[in-house]
Amino acid sequence: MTQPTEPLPIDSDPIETAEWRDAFLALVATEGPERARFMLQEMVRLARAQRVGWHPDLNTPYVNTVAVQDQPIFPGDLAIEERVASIVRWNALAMVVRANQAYGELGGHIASYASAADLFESGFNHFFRAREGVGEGQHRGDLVFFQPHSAPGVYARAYLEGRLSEQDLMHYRQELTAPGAGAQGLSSYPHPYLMPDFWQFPTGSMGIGPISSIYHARFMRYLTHRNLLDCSARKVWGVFGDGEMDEPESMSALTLAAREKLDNLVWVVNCNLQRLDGPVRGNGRIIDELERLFAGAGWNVVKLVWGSDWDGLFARDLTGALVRTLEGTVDGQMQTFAAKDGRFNRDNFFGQNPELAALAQGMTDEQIDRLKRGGHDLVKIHAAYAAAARHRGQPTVILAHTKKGYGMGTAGQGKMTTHSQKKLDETDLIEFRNRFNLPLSDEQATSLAFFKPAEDSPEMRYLRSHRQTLGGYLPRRETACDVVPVPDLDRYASFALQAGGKEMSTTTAFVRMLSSLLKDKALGARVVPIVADEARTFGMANLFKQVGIYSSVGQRYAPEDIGSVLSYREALDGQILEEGISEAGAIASWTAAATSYSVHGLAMLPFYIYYSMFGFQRVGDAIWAAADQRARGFLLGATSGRTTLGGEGLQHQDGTSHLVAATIPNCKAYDPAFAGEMAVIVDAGMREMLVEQQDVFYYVTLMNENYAQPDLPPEAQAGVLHGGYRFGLYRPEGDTASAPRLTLLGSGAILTEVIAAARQLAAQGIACEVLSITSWSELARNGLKAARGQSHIAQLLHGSGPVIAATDYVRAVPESVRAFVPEGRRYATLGTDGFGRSDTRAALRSFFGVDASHIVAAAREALA
Ligand SMILES: Cc1ncc(C[n+]2csc(CCOP(=O)(O)OP(=O)(O)O)c2C)c(N)n1
Ligand SMILES: [Mg+2]
Repeated sequence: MTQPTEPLPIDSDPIETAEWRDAFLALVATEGPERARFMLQEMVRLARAQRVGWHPDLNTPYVNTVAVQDQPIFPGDLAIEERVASIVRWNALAMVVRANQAYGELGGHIASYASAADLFESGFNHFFRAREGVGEGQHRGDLVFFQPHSAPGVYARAYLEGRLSEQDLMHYRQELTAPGAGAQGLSSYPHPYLMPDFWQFPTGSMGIGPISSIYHARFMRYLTHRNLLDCSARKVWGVFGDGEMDEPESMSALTLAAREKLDNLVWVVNCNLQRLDGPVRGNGRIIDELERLFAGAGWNVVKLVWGSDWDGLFARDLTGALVRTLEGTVDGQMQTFAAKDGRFNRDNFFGQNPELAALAQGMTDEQIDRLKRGGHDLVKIHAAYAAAARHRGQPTVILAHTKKGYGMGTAGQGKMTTHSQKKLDETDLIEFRNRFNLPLSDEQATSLAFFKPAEDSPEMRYLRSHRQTLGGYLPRRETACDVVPVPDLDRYASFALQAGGKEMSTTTAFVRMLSSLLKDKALGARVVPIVADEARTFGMANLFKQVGIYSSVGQRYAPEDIGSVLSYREALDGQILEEGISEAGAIASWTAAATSYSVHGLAMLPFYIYYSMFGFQRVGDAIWAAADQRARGFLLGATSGRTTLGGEGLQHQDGTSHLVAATIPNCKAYDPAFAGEMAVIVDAGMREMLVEQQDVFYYVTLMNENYAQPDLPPEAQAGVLHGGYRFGLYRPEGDTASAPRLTLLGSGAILTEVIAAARQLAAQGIACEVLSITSWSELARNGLKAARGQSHIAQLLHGSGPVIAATDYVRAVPESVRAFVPEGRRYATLGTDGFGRSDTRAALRSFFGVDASHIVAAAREALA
């Protein structure tokens, strides 16, 4: 079958064409495919040399990549697998319809899983390896990313496996209503945060699953190459939607996967040709488009287009009319064929020309109706998965052709509206039962009874034994991992704690600390420094030489700066993940490392340092997903603040990241002003994550402004972690007794302005107190929890007089603690609302009104 996708130009000399064709066929027949490939390569070389202007088409014919003769023998019991698949389909459907009968507002999806059911089942029966444990030599499991709105199917299978009860299924999407004991609520989509023993990977936001799966696969290589954990026998499987491939995140790391030769990665793209509103590519063919895209990116592409019952049709189609017609059919039309019955397809598909009509002659309308697409044929799916699993040197994508709403009959199969269909009437339910030969009475079908075969039935025994062979059930999220000891602060951070007024930026201090931590015997190897092409910006170039940049091929060139102490060094056991200019990639990488404690049973500690503006603002949804996945690690928003990053202007100056960070429940966000504060925060974070094994991650903003770093008194440490402490009292000269008349709060780089303001006020005869606020969000959270007047911030503010707060962020950040300011104290906030722009720090701080003189003015006004 050699029909090209685009029609060939007119054949001007058919006799000559025939001669060439015969010669080529004779070559294949006598010398074999290897020689034929050589000859084609040679022709391509010649054509290029002659500037013929031709290059090979990335598309292959619209048929299965695995030829019938290359299909392995199906290693299972097809009839039983089909029965199990049908039962899972039924329970998934019943779960969604029941939930919506009870509460019409709950939503849920039937059609997506209906199209993906066989793709999932094949994986469950033959491929997805579960984790056996965390011991030496034990398989730690494949990673499986499930299409989010197919979650009902995963629950339905877990029900047969005995992992979820009927009561649980009855609480699909009712996590609050579920009583807890005896019935747990089932989350809408895979959410490790909500079902921490079940789901491993959050995929609900389209595109995040795909990119995350790539970086998880790459991180497994990193662990293997760095001799931390042998992941070579494990795979990453991801089932995603064809519509989902439109997301930029889905596509953005394809070349990375190919460049890194991630043959531990298999994507199954469920090409049901539809997304939510309508066809994915009504006027084209999504499978062809994806084939070109993935092949061009360097992936191994396996097309799984047609089921076994098409094999005979293709074999009998001696003129190639069938393939030609299929290739002339766009997806919008193919969807219509899916939505119609056998009669319609006989008339309108096979009726298109006499050759096709002849092919269909021996089939009844019913048989035509039941002609399966590849993604619904367990034998073909198995063949494709097996080809993917044994492929070496490239990641594989399986483009599986399916019908959306498969088996939902006139109620939903191939219908434009099927995505959101969650009601089926009695006739539809009976039809569905008949379609899948379910052993249900009419009464059971129409009452949506869940069905589970007897424990000793062949179906249940088959299901159990196949999972046993594959190491147990999944998805299953584990958390057991070793405690990683954290060195004492004074072993690596004395320079920051007792800075003695030395000038440096908090970024410099952080990098110096990181460099020491990397050398720690116990912790060092677990640290994963991650950058998105900004290591030099943050003064980290020394780490290139010290720990190296991870590269799966080492370094195949002599770096230009080879003699330098800062030389650019790539190595197989390099430790830094240098992700290039891809914040989406870097955060996916961070997520993989930050969840290693769970996914691999090996705690790692990632520090991803980036321009703070390109974090929560740019990849906020990915950070939200990492939070859902219960990430443990550090995000370091460097060059932070709207005025501190002087010249960079509007798109670089961050005034909001702390606002967003505050909305993520398991993110602790800090804006330390001084190196000592930062050191205490990093130490506490490491202990919380690695020793106490809490599911939290830290966001710490760092600045590039050099200023004198004071010592941090030991008694201030607790306050630093709570969010603030008393930094100093500033009194007019000679006055040693008078109580402060006002309190100034400052955080991050603006604390230095606050201190300058305090000195000016003192010089003007006004005693004032300065508090260093290290975390507005921790203060606000504490305020919400604590009894009135008892919150940390209320206690810090127990004096009298007005309170002025200034930060390098929008005013909403310091406003977040207003409710906890003691009654009777006036509270004024200064911040950097508005667009940034480029100028000197002094000019910017004056412009936004957060410099010392504006703080003084605000203080005097408040006192007046
Ligand atoms: C980022 C994001 N945007 C939109 C949605 C809403 N949404 C959920 S499923 C879906 C359609 C998915 O189509 P496809 O990927 O083809 O999967 P199918 O259901 O067809 O298998 C949409 C738009 C989402 N979950 N995430
Ligand atoms: Mg789709």
